[in-house]
Amino acid sequence: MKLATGAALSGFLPDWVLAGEQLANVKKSTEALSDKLTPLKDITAYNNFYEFGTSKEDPAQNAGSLKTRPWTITVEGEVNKPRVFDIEELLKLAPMEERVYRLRCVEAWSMVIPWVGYSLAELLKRVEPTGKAKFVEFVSLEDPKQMPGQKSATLDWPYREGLRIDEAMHPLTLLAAGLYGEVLPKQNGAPIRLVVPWKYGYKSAKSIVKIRLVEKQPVTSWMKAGPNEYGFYSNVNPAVDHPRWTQAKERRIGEFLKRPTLPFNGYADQVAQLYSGMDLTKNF
Ligand SMILES: Nc1nc2c(c(=O)[nH]1)N[C@H]1C(S)=C(S)[C@@H](COP(=O)(O)O)O[C@H]1N2
Ligand SMILES: [Mo]
Repeated sequence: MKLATGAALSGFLPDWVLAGEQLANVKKSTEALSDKLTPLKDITAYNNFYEFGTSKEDPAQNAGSLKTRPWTITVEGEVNKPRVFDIEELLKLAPMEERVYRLRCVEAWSMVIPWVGYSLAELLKRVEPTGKAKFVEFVSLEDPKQMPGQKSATLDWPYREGLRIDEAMHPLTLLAAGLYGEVLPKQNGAPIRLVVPWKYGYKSAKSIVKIRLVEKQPVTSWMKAGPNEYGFYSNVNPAVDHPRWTQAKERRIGEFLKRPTLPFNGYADQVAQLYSGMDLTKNF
C-alpha cells in the first residue's frame, strides 16, 4: 500500500491504516523484553532526522520527498572485497529477524521499537575487513533536493557516525530495514539504517549510503557540532551527565513518570566487556 506514513494522518487513523509494505519471511523475536512496545504512531510522528528539519514533527511531515529507490550502499576502505550493494540485494543478504530494542535519545526520552533487520556483522564479514580495519564509518545520504533540512548548516552534512570494529561486529548491532513487520517509514531512516541499542540514539545513522572501514577513529557530525557534548563512544551512561542536562532519568514516550536510565541502556550483560579497562567517564 502506498499511503503516506505518519504525517498529518497519524492523529486520526488507526495504526493499521498507516501500514506500509510488509517485509517477507521475518523471524519473530525470541527475546522476551518485558517493556511495553511504543505505539507505531509515536515511533513515526516523534523523530530526530535533521535532514528533514530540527523539530520532532518535521521528519513525518517532510520525509515524503526522500526517494528510497533506486538505492545503493557502498562498502569500502580496509576490506578485501569492497562492493556496491543494491538495496534489493542487501535486503536478501541474511535472514530478517524482529528485534525489540530500547532506543534512548541523548535528549533523555526513550522508546521500545520492534525493528526488523539482521546483524551488521552479516554484511561486514562478507566484505572481509583487513587487519587495519579498526573503526567503521557510516555516511547518510546527502541531497538537499530530497532532504530540505540540508539547506541549513544545522550539522556538517552528510550525517556521519562511527563505531569501533568490535562494536560494529557485535551481534546486537542491527542493520534495520523495517519496524512493526513493515518496510521502514521514511522518517525512521528508510531504506536502511543502523540501530545500536546500548548507545544514545544519534549513533544509529539513518538512510545510509556508505559504510567505510578505516584505521583511525572517524570524526562524527555530532562531534564536530559539539565535542564536549557528544563523544565518539556515546554509551548510555546515567552517571555521565550531558553538560546541559542530567542523564540519570528518561521519559519513555507515552509514560508520565520518568524512569531511571540503565547503564548501557539495559544491555550491560551483553556489551560491558567491550569496554573493560576503559574509563567511560573520559571516553564518553
Ligand atoms: N541521518 C541521520 N540519522 C539519525 C539522526 C539524524 O538527524 N540524521 N538522528 C539520530 C537521533 S538523535 C536519534 S534519537 C535517532 C532517532 O531515530 P527514530 O526517529 O527512528 O526513533 O536517529 C538518529 N539517526
Ligand atoms: Mo537523539
